[in-house]
Amino acid sequence: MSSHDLDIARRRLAAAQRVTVLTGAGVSAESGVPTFRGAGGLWENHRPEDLATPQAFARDPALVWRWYQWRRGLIAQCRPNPAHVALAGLERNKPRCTLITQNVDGLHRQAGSRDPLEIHGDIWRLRCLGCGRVWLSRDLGLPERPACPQCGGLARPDVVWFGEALDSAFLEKAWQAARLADYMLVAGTSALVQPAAGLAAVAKEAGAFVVEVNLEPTPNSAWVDVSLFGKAGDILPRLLEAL
Ligand code: BJW
Ligand code: ZN
Repeated sequence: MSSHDLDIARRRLAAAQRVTVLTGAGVSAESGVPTFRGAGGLWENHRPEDLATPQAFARDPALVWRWYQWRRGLIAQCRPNPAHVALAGLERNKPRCTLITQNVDGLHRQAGSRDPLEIHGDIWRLRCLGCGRVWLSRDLGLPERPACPQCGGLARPDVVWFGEALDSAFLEKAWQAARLADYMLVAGTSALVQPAAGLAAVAKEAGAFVVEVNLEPTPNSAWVDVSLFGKAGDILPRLLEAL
């Protein structure tokens, strides 16, 4: 990463009024949460369609729950890293800042972000397929077919799987934040999964200055204003320290 690029990204941020941030799994990687794609990613050993689809859950809920329980156990050991902490600080310095995350691990909230838009859900929430009840449980010893305390129906993780619609209120807020942003920061996402992947382009078309932070080039790299290549836990604190 050139210090010139970092400098430009910093100066534009200092001048920005409305800042929108989109984060992905790379932001939690340094906390020890596995990413999905790439070396060591979750999809290296599993096919997404076997685990992260409603069809997979209908076919074999116990298999899907074993995978989620394993991930919940991993995430329970993880703490926010300097990237999460820096983004929580950004929110305090820029009152009109919206944090959108694809992550389901809850680490932004743990770091002090007040109201992140968790557009892919929350791995600590369960949802009943019978009555729709949603509840929080950090239980790491859930049975393989957890039951709803209200109606006894089968519960699923309250996350968004492939082929499922995102919560429309969240999505509307996210589009709005992208459209209104004068500065958009996209960190630690492969920018492959829709509709989240389209948010940065919406911001750009509406006139925002767009900065990406990633270990490697993404489909956005060709058109963003600045790409900062490196670890989110190194770069975000440096980008945000001057505020
Ligand atoms: C670092 C780093 C460090 C590492 N520092 N960087 C064809 C074309 C277009 C769309 C589709 C299509 N076929 C199917 C679709 C739709 C599909 C989709 O987009 N598929 C694509 C893969 C092709 N999308 C959907 O199905 C969505 N729903 C939908 O479209 O609904 C339509 C609808 C409307 C109305 C009614 C019904 C339906 C839903 C998508 C849900 C995604 N769900 C998951 C699982 C969530 C639950 C869980 O966690 O178990 O969300 S999949 C997974 O991918 C997860 C993530 O949030 C998401 C994005 O991943 P992310 O965050 O980008 O992580 P990685 O691993 O991909 O990348 C990490 C990045 O970090 C890398 O770039 C690294 O380099 C970098 N990095 N360490 C900085 N230290
Ligand atoms: Zn129920």
